[in-house]
Amino acid sequence: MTDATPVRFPDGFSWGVATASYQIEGAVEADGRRPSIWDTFSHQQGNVSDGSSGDVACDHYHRYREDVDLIAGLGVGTYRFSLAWPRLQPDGRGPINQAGLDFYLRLLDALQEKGIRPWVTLYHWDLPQALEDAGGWPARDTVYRFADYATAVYERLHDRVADWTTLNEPWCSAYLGYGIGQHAPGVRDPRAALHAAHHLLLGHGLAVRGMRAVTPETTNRFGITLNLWPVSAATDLPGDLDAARRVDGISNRAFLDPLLRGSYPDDVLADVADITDTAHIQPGDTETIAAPIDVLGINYYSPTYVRQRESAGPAGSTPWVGCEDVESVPQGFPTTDMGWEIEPDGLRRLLVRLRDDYPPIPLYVTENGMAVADVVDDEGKVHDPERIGYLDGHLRACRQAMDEGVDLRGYFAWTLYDNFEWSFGYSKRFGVVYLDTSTQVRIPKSSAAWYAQVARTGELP
Ligand code: IFM
Repeated sequence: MTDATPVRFPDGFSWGVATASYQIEGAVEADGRRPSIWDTFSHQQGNVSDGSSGDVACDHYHRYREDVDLIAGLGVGTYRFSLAWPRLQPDGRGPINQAGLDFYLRLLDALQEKGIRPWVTLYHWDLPQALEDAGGWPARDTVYRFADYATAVYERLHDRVADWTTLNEPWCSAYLGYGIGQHAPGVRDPRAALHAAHHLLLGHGLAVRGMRAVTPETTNRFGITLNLWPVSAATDLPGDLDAARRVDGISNRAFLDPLLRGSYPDDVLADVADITDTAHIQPGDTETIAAPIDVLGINYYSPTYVRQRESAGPAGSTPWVGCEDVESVPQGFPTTDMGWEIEPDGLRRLLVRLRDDYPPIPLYVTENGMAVADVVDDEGKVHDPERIGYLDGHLRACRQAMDEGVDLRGYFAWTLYDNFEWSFGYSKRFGVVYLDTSTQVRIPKSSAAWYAQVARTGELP
């Protein structure tokens, strides 16, 4: 259900749509690209629920012009997409692969022709397999490889792209990838997950420094995107309150504090002391991680309510590293096709919390959207009122947060079209455009028309 009150966003508020390389590009062997951890992982039986991979995905590599037309049809001014590291540096080190870069130059040309501003993410989970073979994110050397890659790409594209995000959701890379093995590279080792999280953050900081050094006077903007949750205790019982503190610590503050305050929270370090010491955090690391950034991206989908369990699960059984004795408690909100509870006010609370607890920084919602089991009707159309309701509710929450003083500058719907939803393959549809994976036909859903109207008018109808 949508609220009837008209809601307007200020002039200059950015409207966008987001995607990620491995989820859409396909063409995994084209022009010198080499395997990423997701190629390897998705080809191992049992890792992706429908047995699929990103081999073809949305075939965006070949159909990017059609896709840019779709983006233009959405009326959005900005397109957030990620660069595939294994296209640009196929083995994660060495010179930039010109053929891979040419693809992104063609894409940038097409966006420019339509007046769409590019917003680039350097890393959305497709680590070159060669770097994983050398230790992956738990190994410190990957930090330097990432900073080199980021700087080399920035040298080539800084005059074409103004907005640079280093990492998308390091929480997922570290905890899903190395903690519970739900994502590539499929490792179940909480200690490795914590080391990976630190190295991801350090890679971010070094990359920001490296890029700034290329263009010291630039007005280009640098930032990072975090997936954050408003975490609440399910009851006022002390064990549940402490569970909420710990989950908030490992999920939110473990990333926000080093980035924005220059240190890891003491309580989080204490919580994970049984899993790892701090030897992997070397002198100077926290200063590097806190390299000044210009914007913070936030991805929000669902709230988190937790309680302490009666007995703890085994290590590696939860993405909340060290919180094996904590479980989430459904609140009875409607759910998406992912089973994620829908609570738009969670986004408002999250934004307000960032304003209250951290130094001022311009915020962007860099992802928000829902999976729906969409179907094509007899007339070839896809009606997704649930998604419209979701987007409307969350945009109202954004506007409310802005009314409460939050410096929110823009919003990106996740995602342009249905694509490879990681360990769920193509079984979950998040797009505002429907993708028929067998024909590659794209059908804008009713949410696409709705979102286009919002983006063009700056107003919720
Ligand atoms: O599809 C993902 C995206 O790659 C990262 N953020 C969450 C989305 C939905 O799961």
